[in-house]
Amino acid sequence: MTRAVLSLGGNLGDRLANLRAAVRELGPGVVQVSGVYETPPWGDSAQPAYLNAVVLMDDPTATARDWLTRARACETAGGRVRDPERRFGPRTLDVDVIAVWADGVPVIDDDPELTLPHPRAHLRAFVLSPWHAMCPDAELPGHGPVAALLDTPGVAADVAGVSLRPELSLESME
Ligand code: PH2
Ligand code: MG
Ligand code: MG
Repeated sequence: MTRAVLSLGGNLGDRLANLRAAVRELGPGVVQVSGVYETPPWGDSAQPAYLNAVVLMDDPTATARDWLTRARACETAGGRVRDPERRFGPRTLDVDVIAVWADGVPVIDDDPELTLPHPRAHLRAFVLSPWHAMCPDAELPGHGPVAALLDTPGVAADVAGVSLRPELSLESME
């Protein structure tokens, strides 16, 4: 059994529809879905605000690499167009693999194509806040409890800007 935490985000087009399509595309392995958060752009400020969410998924056989394949398939289905000139630029849909556990053991990998855990997850309030609200006891492998990461100086300064949009939901979409 493998478990993965994926981060969903987008700031172009119908942001909510794109996140909903992503959850639908990810399919039956979705165990939990966070709330939807409006977040200021991180890393490249000249772009619109994002909607972000986090999902927890289980799969009986998926490898870490399979989670990346699924994340990319989801981005392609969501109309993602990559701009190699702008690493943190605007996008319809971004699906990032944040962490993977195989039979409960964290997968640690420095493969540049899929570094696990995600090399910037511990710095990103737009990942940590939704994750913590969904799973208060969550731990980011190699970095400790998500609750503690939210209190680190760089992240704590961003937390106030990450706001739950309670009227938006990725659940009960049938
Ligand atoms: N994704 C980025 C760059 N900046 N900022 C926010 N708020 N949310 C994102 O999902 C995001 C970002 C590139 O992956
Ligand atoms: Mg990303
Ligand atoms: Mg990405």
